[in-house]
Amino acid sequence: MDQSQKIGNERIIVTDALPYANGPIHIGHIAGVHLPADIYTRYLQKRGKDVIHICGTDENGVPITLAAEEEKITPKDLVHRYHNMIVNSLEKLGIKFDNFSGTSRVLHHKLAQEVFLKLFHNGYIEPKITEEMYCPNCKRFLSDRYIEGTCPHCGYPHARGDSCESCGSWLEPEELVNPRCKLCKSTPQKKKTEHWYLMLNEFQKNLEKWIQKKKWKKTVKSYLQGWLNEGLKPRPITRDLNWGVPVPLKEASDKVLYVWFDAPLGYISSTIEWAEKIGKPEKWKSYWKNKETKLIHFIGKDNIVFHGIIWPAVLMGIGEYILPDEIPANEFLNLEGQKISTSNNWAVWVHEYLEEFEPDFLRYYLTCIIPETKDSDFKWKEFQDRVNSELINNLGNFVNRTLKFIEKYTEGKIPKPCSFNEEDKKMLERVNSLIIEIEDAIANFQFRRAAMNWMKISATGNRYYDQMKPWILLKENEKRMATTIYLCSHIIHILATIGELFIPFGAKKIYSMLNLEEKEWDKLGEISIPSNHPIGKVRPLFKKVEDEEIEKQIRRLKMSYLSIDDFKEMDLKVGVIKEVDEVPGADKLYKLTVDTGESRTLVAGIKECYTPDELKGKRIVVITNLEPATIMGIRSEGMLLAAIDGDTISIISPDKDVSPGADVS
Ligand code: B3M
Ligand code: ZN
Repeated sequence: MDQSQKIGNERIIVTDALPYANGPIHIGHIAGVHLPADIYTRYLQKRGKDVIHICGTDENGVPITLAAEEEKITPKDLVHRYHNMIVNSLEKLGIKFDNFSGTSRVLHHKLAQEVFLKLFHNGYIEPKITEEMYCPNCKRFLSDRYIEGTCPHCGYPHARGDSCESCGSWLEPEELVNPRCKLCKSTPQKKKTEHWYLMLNEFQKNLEKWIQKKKWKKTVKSYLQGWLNEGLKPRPITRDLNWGVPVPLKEASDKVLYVWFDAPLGYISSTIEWAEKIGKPEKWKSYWKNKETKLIHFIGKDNIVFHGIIWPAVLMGIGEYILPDEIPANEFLNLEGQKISTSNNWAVWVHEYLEEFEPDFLRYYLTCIIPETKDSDFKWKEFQDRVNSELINNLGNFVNRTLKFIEKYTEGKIPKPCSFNEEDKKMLERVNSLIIEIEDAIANFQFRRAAMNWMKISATGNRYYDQMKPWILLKENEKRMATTIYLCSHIIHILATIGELFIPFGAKKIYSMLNLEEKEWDKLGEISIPSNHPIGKVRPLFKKVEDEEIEKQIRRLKMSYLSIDDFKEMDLKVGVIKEVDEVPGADKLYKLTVDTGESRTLVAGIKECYTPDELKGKRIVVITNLEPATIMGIRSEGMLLAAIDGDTISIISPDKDVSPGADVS
C-alpha cells in the first residue's frame, strides 16, 4: 500500500504529551515525545497534508504544587517561569507547533468544567465518601505525589501515590506499602472525605471493542489489555488541593479536578486557542468534531493508561469529539547507563545543552536513538561520534566538496548535464528506493529507520562522487564532469528537503548554498535544477565536536553524583536499642530509645516486621545528624538503616560486638 494512503488524506491533529511546567525540559522529553512528533508533523506538511501540531504545558496537579512548595513560590509563578523556559527550549530546538498553550488558562478551566458537568449529568461521574490518606502532622490530605512508599508491584521504595516511576504502574495511595508523607515522613492515617468518581467500569465493553481494532505498537496494546483484563473500576477524578481546575459543583467547592482528568482536554483547549489566534474561532471544530480527522498522540510509556483508557472513556462519555487513532508511545531514554533523574540532576537539560552545541546535533543524535521499542541510552561519546562521522564527515563532506568544486571549476554555476549512463541511473534508482524506505518508516513511526536511510542517501552521493572522480573528468571528459556534478547537486537538494525533518537549521544552510528552495516531496526524484544555476556562498555546514567539549559535559554530569565528601556529611553511628514503645494511633510505628553513645529517640516504621523482644538489645546503624522530624507528635532524632524488599524490612545490624556510638563509614 502506498504509504501516503496509510496516512490518508483527512485532517490530522498531532499532539505531544503536555510537559509539566514544574521544571525545565530534558533530552528524555525530546527523544520520547517532542522530536518524533515534530518529525512526523514536518513530514505530513511536506506531503501537503492538512495537519496541526498542538501542545502546551501541563500546569495542574501535585507535580506543580509540590515543586512550588519546594521552590517556595506560588504555583502560578512556577508555571509562568517554566512555561516560558519550555517554550524557549523547544523553539530553539526547532520543534514547531501551531499552538503551545497551558492548562491553567481560563479557556482550559472552562472546557474542563463543561466536560465534567456533561459527564456528571450523563451519569458517568458519581460522588462517594471515602477514606483518603491524611497527614496528621501536616494537617492535609495526601494526594498522589504527596505520599510515597514501596511499590506493591515491583518493590521500588520511592513509589508515589499516583504511579511508580520504576515499573510505570498507575497506583492509588492506599496501595503503597509503608506509606509516608512526602513532606514530613509521617505515617499517614485514613480520614473521611468526599470525592467524585469517573465510572470507568461503564466503558469497559466499548473500550475493549475500540482497542481491539487498533493496530498499535505491541507494547501499547498489551499494556492496555492488562488494564482491561483486570476489569476497570471507578476512579476518583477530584482532589483535595487548592491549585487546579475547581470542581464545578457547589458541594465540591474545596476540591479540584484530578490533573489526569483535565490534562488531555488541554489538547482541545489549545486547539480552541489556536483557532482564536488565527481569527477563525470556529475552525477547531473542523478538526475535533470531524470524524474524518486523524488524532495522533505522541507520549511516553508512563502515559499509556491515561491516553488509552481514561481519555477515550471521557471522550466516549461526552460523545462530541473524535477518539485517538494512533498512540505511538515510546519507551524511556536513559543517560550514560542510568535513569534520567531530575531530582539528582542526572539529566541533560535542553536550555543548558543549547548554550554549548548546535540544535541539529541533538536532533539528529536523538533521532538515531529514539526509544521506539525499548529503553535506549544517551552517551556523550556516541553523540560526538555520530555528529562528527555522519553529519560532518558524511553529509557535510559531500555538500562541501560538491559545492566547492562548482565554486572553483564551473564559475559558481551548476553545470548543464548530458545524457545519464548506467551508473548514473543505478545511483538514482538507489536514491529513489531509499526515499520510499523513508516514507514507509515515517508512516510507521520508525524515525530511527528514517534517519538511517536519509544518511544512506548521503553515503550514496559520496560513493558516486568518488566513483566518478569529477576532478579527473575535469581534464578528460568535461561532459561527464558536468553530469556528475549536476547529479551530486540534485542529491544534495534531496538531502536538504528530507533533512529538514531532522536538521532543519542545517537544511536551511544547504538551501542557501544551493540558492534553491526545498523540493516538492512528491517530485523528489525528478531532475529539476535549472542548467547553469548559480549557487550561493559556500561555507562548512557544521563545526566538529571536540573531545574537550565532551569531557566537559561528562564532568558536569558526574558532578550530580554524590561525591565522597557528600557521603561523609552523614554521621553514621552504631546504636543499641534499649526500649521499644508503641506509638498510639500508628499501627506500623515503634518509638525506640537508642544508645548511640548518647540516648536518643527514633520513630521507625518496622512494627509489621519485628516484635519488641526481637528489637531489645539489637545493634543497629543510625544516621544521627538527620534533621529531627516530628512523627505522630514524637520528635524522632535520626533514622535507622534497613533493607527493604517488598513487604520485608531487614534492619542493618553490625555482626561484631561493637560499642554504641562507634563510627560507621
Ligand atoms: N504532564 C507528562 C508526564 O506524565 C504529563 C502528560 C500530560 S498529556 C495530557 O510527565
Ligand atoms: Zn506530613
